[in-house]
Amino acid sequence: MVHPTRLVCTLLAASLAIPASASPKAPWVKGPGKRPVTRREAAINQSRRDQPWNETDSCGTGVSNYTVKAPKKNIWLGLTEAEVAGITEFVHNQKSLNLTAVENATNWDNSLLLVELMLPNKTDALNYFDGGGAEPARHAHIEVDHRASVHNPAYLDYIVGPLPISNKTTVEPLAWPYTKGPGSSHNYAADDDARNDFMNNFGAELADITRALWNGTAMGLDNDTMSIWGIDPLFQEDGRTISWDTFWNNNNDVYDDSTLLPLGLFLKPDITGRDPSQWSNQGVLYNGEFYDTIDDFKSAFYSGNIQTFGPNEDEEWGRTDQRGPVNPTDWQSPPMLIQPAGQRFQVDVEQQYVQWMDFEFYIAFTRDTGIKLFDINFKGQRIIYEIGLQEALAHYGANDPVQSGTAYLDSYYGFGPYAFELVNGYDCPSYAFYLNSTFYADETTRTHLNNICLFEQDAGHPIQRHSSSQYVTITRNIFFTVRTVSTVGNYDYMLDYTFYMDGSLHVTVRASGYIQSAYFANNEEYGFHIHEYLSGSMHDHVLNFKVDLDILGEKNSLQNVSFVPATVEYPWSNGKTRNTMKLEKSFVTTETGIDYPYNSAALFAVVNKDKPNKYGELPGFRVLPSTAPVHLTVNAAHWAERNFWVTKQKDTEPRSSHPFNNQDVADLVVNFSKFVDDESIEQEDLVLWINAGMHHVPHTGDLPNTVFSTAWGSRINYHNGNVTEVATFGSETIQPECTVDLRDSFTDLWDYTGDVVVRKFPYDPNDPFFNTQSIVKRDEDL
Ligand SMILES: *[C@@H]1O[C@H](CO)[C@@H](O)[C@H](O)[C@H]1NC(C)=O
Ligand SMILES: *[C@@H]1O[C@H](CO)[C@@H](O)[C@H](O)[C@H]1NC(C)=O
Ligand SMILES: *[C@@H]1O[C@H](CO)[C@@H](O)[C@H](O)[C@H]1NC(C)=O
Ligand SMILES: *[C@@H]1O[C@H](CO)[C@@H](O)[C@H](O)[C@H]1NC(C)=O
Ligand SMILES: *[C@@H]1O[C@H](CO)[C@@H](O)[C@H](O)[C@H]1NC(C)=O
Ligand SMILES: *[C@@H]1O[C@H](CO)[C@@H](O)[C@H](O)[C@H]1NC(C)=O
Ligand SMILES: *[C@@H]1O[C@H](CO)[C@@H](O)[C@H](O)[C@H]1NC(C)=O
Ligand SMILES: *[C@@H]1O[C@H](CO)[C@@H](O)[C@H](O)[C@H]1NC(C)=O
Ligand SMILES: *[C@@H]1O[C@H](CO)[C@@H](O)[C@H](O)[C@H]1NC(C)=O
Ligand SMILES: *[C@@H]1O[C@H](CO)[C@@H](O)[C@H](O)[C@H]1NC(C)=O
Ligand SMILES: *[C@@H]1O[C@H](CO)[C@@H](O)[C@H](O)[C@H]1NC(C)=O
Ligand SMILES: *[C@@H]1O[C@H](CO)[C@@H](O)[C@H](O)[C@H]1NC(C)=O
Ligand SMILES: [Cu+2]
Repeated sequence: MVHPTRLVCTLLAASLAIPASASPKAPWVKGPGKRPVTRREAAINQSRRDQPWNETDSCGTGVSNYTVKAPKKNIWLGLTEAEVAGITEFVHNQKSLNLTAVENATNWDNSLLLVELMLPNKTDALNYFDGGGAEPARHAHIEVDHRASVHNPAYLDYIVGPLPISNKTTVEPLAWPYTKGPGSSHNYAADDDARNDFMNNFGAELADITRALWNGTAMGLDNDTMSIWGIDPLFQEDGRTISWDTFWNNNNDVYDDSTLLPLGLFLKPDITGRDPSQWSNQGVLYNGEFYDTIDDFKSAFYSGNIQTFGPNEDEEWGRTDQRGPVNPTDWQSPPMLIQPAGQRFQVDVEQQYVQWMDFEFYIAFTRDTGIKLFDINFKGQRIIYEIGLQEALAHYGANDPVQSGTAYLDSYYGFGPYAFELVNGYDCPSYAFYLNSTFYADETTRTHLNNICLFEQDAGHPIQRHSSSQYVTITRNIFFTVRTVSTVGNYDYMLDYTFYMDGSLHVTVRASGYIQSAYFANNEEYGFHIHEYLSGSMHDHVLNFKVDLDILGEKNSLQNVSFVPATVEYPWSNGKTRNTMKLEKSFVTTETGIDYPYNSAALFAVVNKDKPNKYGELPGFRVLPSTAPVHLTVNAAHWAERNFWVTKQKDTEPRSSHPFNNQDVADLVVNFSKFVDDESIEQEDLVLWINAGMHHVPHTGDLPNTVFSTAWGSRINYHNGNVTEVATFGSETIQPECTVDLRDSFTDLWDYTGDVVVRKFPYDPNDPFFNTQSIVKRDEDL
């Protein structure tokens, strides 16, 4: 059946950018020739010795053919297959956990939900990277779905270590990264199967009406044409657990459009406790009228006194195949990106370590939030210790209880399990380099093939140019992207980390896929009318990113440079005042949340006060939004209520959210507000928690899917219409000396593979199989 595990809608391009500060050069570059020798430069020289540059064959070779070795081990990479198998066996042997193998577990057994690397503390990581210390001891983070409990089914976090498993290894409740204490949250999903059956009973009770209104049923039968599901998170009201659920038409073809098919009839189940015989329905809502019981609704319906409306149905309008006439030129091959000199960046595949131009960094991949980058160096200096997604919120507003009660926190569903194989030539250019990534699910490890792509691209406009009467100078704007796409339910997030030659880094989230819509009945204040009985339900998207910048060391400050209007009398202004503006420069002194001010008239930069440049100005990176900044409209999730936050780095505050924060929003495992407690942030190790997002009111253009909406420098001198000199600064090889074989850019869509799965309990490494699931559930009812 179509299980409503995860449903949200879409977000257009929203990004934050961290370009270099006003000083034109990176601060540690004191002048030509003083540039530090980077690991990358040494490696390129080595490669040129090993593999002489072939001047006559620039296409497809270049420096692409050397491999780089990460200078240090990637300590964020994740557990090995053997470690996962060892840990799984070890925790199954712990009597106190009372685990049942996933394949045999029922809703009343404990099972192992997650096994992943416990990311090392920054203190230990820096000691390894910078202090010549030992590699940090390895530990695992596990999550147990504790369901063998009548009153307290819970999700529990433990730490297992040290690794590898030995007689020193222990398993302990994990507390220090969480504001709540030991990681634990009531599990309100423990009885989801029983809930489905319970709702289907109401579907059966209402079958006469669902047939009359929509010619179908939601009764748990194979020939059902509808489903019943609703809010997330559940309401906790006066000690009761309340849901609101509504009827949706199912899609009747492959197209995944059921979130476009609400039917406008709502039920209010009380599902308190684990005994379904104690559950009840508290009311029915139809066309804005609330009925206490199903019988009340039925009598109103049969009295003929209520106005009824038709269904939203799975038809052409909800499907993404080509419709209408093809444009007459569209049969021709479109423009495409090519890479004539081969790949110019280097990847240590084993360590997931990347070098491109002046940047070097490590990649990590987690179940909850997908890709993260660590130890980002620019010109041989660390600029960012860690950058990564923390949480994604989609908060809806509506006059109906289901949309009104929807505020998805997507790290519960996870970005890792849904980061599927990318479509070469479509998601990424056909020459992109791909990495695989592996995550744990249900006592297997699953490998998404080719789900991270890396590529260079031309921005389509130069990064610099100038014309004079004597010359024109111009520099290509080549940038480098690391990309993943996570399809969380109905909804596809494309996440890019993009590096520019000027030292700036952009984070961009785009979204496509199906919106989650509302039934159109008296709700003009909450959306646009986008199909016969459909409202594009208004909602806010807010995605939180952790950015741990280190500018010339860890001790940094947050500078505030504001534009302020001023009326000034100058010695030269003849006794009169002039209306002008000034800069007010200050520092943000304590941990706080910051909104970009009215008219965006302030620049915020993380700087190092102790390392001024020769003009006394402070080197650093500015933080700015590259689309209109957005935060949550509603007071609901503290972290989402400001454009960004600044706090002091602490090993005890590694992440601003927790996957089980969606279970009980009144009792959060990680409550971000507790991070912001007035501590001084002057010349401290700072972390920015930056929100990107959008206010989304879907319109007809969101149907069927929301749409994603080496500097080769040269100079040409000219005189009176004649070119007098061309200088390309050693980049002559950009003149292609070969023909590009476009057959290499052809994408064979038949190559798409899907996920590789390896069973961990019992461990069976020699029998991997292919299995891609669009919903990898936290619970066992796969
Ligand atoms: C790499 O080679 C260039 C050109 O031969 C040289 O100038 C530079 O010093 C070398 N760098 C290193 C780290 O060996
Ligand atoms: C350089 O490339 C040309 C053209 O592909 C090839 O004929 C030649 O053998 C290559 N030379 C070396 C030294 O590899
Ligand atoms: C690249 O390196 C591999 C392995 O060292 C070698 O077999 C191959 O011929 C090289 N390709 C080019 C274009 O030089
Ligand atoms: C599941 O239960 C069956 C029957 O009791 C047993 O044979 C099997 O080993 C169990 N699976 C695991 C992984 O423990
Ligand atoms: C262990 O779990 C089983 C269900 O798998 C349950 O019946 C039993 O009571 C649990 N034992 C303890 C000590 O909690
Ligand atoms: C990481 O830091 C926390 C907080 O200081 C500490 O409790 C924990 O033991 C550290 N973890 C390791 C593996 O050292
Ligand atoms: C722990 O393991 C070590 C090495 O395998 C072994 O020498 C030692 O006897 C073990 N200790 C205990 C208490 O089992
Ligand atoms: C009602 O549904 C049935 C079975 O799905 C179908 O055969 C029939 O044509 C439908 N009737 C109408 C009026 O759409
Ligand atoms: C659906 O299946 C049920 C039970 O098998 C059957 O009674 C009913 O007639 C079917 N409905 C339709 C529309 O085919
Ligand atoms: C990804 O996995 C496939 C299948 O195991 C393997 O052939 C390929 O080399 C892997 N890619 C990388 C970059 O490791
Ligand atoms: C930044 O400075 C301006 C002007 O001095 C001031 O009004 C504003 O409150 C400051 N903002 C923050 C977040 O400190
Ligand atoms: C441009 O150069 C051409 C070829 O050298 C020469 O014939 C012509 O006179 C030049 N034009 C000008 C305006 O100098
Ligand atoms: Cu949206």
